[in-house]
Amino acid sequence: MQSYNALEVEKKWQAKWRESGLHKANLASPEKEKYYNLTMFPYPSGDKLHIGHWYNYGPVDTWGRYMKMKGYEVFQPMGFDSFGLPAENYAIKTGVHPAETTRANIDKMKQQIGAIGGMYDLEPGGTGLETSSPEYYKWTQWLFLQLYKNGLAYRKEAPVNWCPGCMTVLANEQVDEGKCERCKSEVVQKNLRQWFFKITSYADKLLDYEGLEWPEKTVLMQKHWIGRKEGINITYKIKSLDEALTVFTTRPETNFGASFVVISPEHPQTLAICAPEQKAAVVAYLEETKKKSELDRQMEGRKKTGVFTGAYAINELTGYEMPVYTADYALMGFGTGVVVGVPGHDLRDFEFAEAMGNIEIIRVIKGPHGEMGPITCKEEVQEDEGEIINSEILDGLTPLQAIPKMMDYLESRGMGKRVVNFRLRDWLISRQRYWGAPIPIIYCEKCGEVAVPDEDLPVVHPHVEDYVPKGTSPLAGSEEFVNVKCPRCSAPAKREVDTMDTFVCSSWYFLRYPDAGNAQEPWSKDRVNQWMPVDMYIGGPEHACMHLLYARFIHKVMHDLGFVEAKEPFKRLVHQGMVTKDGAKMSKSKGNVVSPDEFVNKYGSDVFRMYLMFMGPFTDGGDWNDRGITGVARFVDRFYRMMQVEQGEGMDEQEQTQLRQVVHQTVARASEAVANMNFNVAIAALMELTNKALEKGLNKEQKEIVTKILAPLAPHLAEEVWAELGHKESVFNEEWPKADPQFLVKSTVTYAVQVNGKLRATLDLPIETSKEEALATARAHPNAAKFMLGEIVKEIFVPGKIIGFVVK
Ligand code: ANZ
Ligand code: ZN
Repeated sequence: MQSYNALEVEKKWQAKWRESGLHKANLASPEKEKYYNLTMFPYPSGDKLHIGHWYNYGPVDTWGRYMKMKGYEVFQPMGFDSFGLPAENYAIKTGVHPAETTRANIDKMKQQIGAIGGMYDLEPGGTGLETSSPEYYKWTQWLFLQLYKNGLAYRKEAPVNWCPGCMTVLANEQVDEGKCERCKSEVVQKNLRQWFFKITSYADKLLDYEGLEWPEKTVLMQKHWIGRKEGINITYKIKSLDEALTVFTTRPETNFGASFVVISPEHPQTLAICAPEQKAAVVAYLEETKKKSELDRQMEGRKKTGVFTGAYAINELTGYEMPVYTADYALMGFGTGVVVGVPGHDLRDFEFAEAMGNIEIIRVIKGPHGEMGPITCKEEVQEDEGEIINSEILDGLTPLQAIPKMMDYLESRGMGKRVVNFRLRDWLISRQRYWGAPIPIIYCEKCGEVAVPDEDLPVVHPHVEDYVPKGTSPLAGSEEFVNVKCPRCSAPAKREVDTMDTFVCSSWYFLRYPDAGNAQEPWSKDRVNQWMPVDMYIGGPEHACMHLLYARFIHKVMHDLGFVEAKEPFKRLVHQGMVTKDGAKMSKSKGNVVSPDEFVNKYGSDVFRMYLMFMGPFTDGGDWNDRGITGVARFVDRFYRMMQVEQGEGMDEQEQTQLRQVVHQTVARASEAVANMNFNVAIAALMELTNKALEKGLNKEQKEIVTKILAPLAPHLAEEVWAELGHKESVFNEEWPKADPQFLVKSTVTYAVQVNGKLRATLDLPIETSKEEALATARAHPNAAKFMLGEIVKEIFVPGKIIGFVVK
């Protein structure tokens, strides 16, 4: 008997598939229903393909092959997110220019991805796009200009997140608990002039997830990040001054209990309302605040600080003169930058009142036990439930009932106006780093900011020898790059030297894939409308509020500008789980990293891929075990052997039926499992089948059926076996098999439960359920139990059919 030589077989089929173009979809005119199967493309960082890549690209390919066998025209592209920090940092580390290292790393990665044997199209000029190539970033620049021309890209000076480690500004989304998402340095705030994309004007549209099959958790994370808040702006006059302050509140029903106002230190009105004798203290406080990050300022439980401005705001509802403080917990970037303080019913306000000392605390909601007296400690602060008191028109209502009533009341008297605010901020896209797409803007002394004309694109990324980050863009080091003629008036002008955040490059790559070679336009509408939206998008959950949000935004802008019909880019989204080692996340510092190459070179790619998928359900991930993989290797050998066993002539009728049942049950089980991405269950089903059928052997038809089931899970092995079964065409051009219902043995039976001869319930029970268990389950069934309150005088049991009770 022949043994299976995985390494040789895999190489052979990889070459044959490439030759036959198995992996190519007919992009111009798909013959079958299209299926766009997409994996998040990798950064070429210089590291080898790690297990996380494998855990994505292997199963994604399994899914794509399965969909191909389900009759779809599958498009499964792969490219490289090659601008940005991973590539640049690798260059800095090695001292070799990023243009060189990126090229070499992409070539290396292509080889490694090739070794997976997936249906990924990596041919140059095909879909294997690279975001750092001028053919690609020309269109990233075009995209920037589309936003710019439509008022969605703008430059402004603002307090921004600065990472001292990466020496660049960061978007809010790239700051995780005050630290840089990449290098984990503590992020500080700086006032800088930067480029933003107006993602906030899409906040409402981004909250519409209709028709998307996305993990609920990811949708919730995005919704929280966008943070829609319905509230009201209330304007208060300032006593003895010709000034008024407008606050934003979501809880206007507590306004009878408002006893102070807090204005953000950097608010333009802060100094205007400030009493002369308070000015010095207020200015000093502003200077202190500038050193703090927005995140610090929002920290819950932090000791509250603030300074009295000397001004009073008049609450028209009560005539109460509310002292106005300036405090850093009032953020300039949210609402109006002014907050009305209700210390009895908001914890933060309570803490502030305590810290300041002489602020009155007024109760306007009854306590949980009807308390109506003063609120003296944190525990008594009643946030949003209860009965409203001391509030005239609102007394007796719940906060939920009172909110709209109060809003109507304030609006009708011209004291307030309903507004919607969002937590989402505009997307900061400029970076002071070398390895990114240049922003296509020119500054002219006469004309000001001028867009580079479309016909001058791409603005070629300049070769600069000193690319190490210094805090200002290294592009400024190229005189040739910087000094240009103004496209409008031809006077000497200067180019923008900042580059774009790499998340801009990755916000539209899925639109480029179907038409990656197009030199005339970013994509042809016909082509892209045929392929968009992406039917299945698979990648890590860490991108919920970055890439996935940015991509939806850019796609929606492109939709609104008429460049693509689909409203959303990714119809279905799946996050793969994580592979751990001994229960811990793999990391270089812990020294528990599993290197795929070692195992792929020993067992072959099918075994490696299958073991990854066998460890657990795809979305859960699993724990790596060096010995576990040998079990899968054994399965591959046994499967191959089973395919060579001739089914004995002398097999009797009953044995034949049994084998047929095993095969069709495997088909049923594996089909359901693969359709739900529980690849582990499908592999287990095939293992069980092999155990049962290895000795007796399958007939040819049965061998063909199980080979098809194996195909997406172990593509090389299946293709080899398929050829050995005498086929000239690829197994991936076959249809996914259907289980024949006549060979499926039922595993449950349905009982009719009767009480005194009347049908009261039906019960599905496993075939092997005993009489005692069946009777007990029936007695407990609520529909039957309610008729059995009396004494049970007789029990009837007809196996597989009837359970009956006679009750007196
Ligand atoms: C009065 C009030 C009473 C509020 C009450 C809350 C509870 P959330 O709470 O997340 O929905 N706010 C408004 N602008 C702010 C700013 N620039 N900086 C800091 N805080 C600000 O957000 C809405 C609430 O946050 C608003 O409602 C306001 O406090 C505060 F019992 O107004 B509230
Ligand atoms: Zn000019």
